[in-house]
Amino acid sequence: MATPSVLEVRPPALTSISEPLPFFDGTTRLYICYLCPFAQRAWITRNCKGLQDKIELVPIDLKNRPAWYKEKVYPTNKVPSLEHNSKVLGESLDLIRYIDANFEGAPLFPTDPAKREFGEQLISHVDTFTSGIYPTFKGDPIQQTSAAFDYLENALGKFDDGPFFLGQFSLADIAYVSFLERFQIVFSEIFKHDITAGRPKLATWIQVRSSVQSKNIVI
Ligand SMILES: N[C@@H](CCC(=O)N[C@@H](CS)C(=O)NCC(=O)O)C(=O)O
Repeated sequence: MATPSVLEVRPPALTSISEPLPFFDGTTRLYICYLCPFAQRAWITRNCKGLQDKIELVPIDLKNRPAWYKEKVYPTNKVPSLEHNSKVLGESLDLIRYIDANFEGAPLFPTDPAKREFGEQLISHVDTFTSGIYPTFKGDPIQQTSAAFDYLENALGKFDDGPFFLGQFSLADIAYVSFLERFQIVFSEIFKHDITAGRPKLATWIQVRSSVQSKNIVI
């Protein structure tokens, strides 16, 4: 995994008064919002592949976003999106696959067929996982999320070469990490519950991903 020796200088977020960029001039641009967990997936993928010089980071202030973003770049007006080869692509789970497949840098998906198949299953499951957690905040989150976190604990034990889902750090980890770290904080701070209690593999995953993430992206 490419690991930058210095932390990236983050450009300021563009706002409604920011001038339009010279779109489709051959520059590859990743439009993000620094705080968006979907955008963070694409940002982490770019950084893990060492593409900081190949893919320009364009942060947007979503609360005061430039009108040109919707008009000229990405009509859904969401982040992330990627301007590449005169096209704009969106959807974070599609983008992480696209960045991995279409740019240089260490592959972030294994070649082993069983791991690939399980990785696809995990990535397909992530929306179900995240959308199942939020509604429990109004109910009994600890009890109601138990099966969801147990699913991750079991998934982390599927191959005996962790600490990551597929052995090596991969797109499957990237799909979950930005949400899981938020859930861990919310459960700990608000519900006074440790989601890793009784889940040793999840505990290790969270501990180790912190070190990978802190080298590649600082949130
Ligand atoms: N399914 C999309 C969701 C992206 C998304 O909802 N991003 C939020 C920020 S976290 C956004 O752009 N919101 C702006 C809006 O909805 O107007 C993905 O995975 O990329």
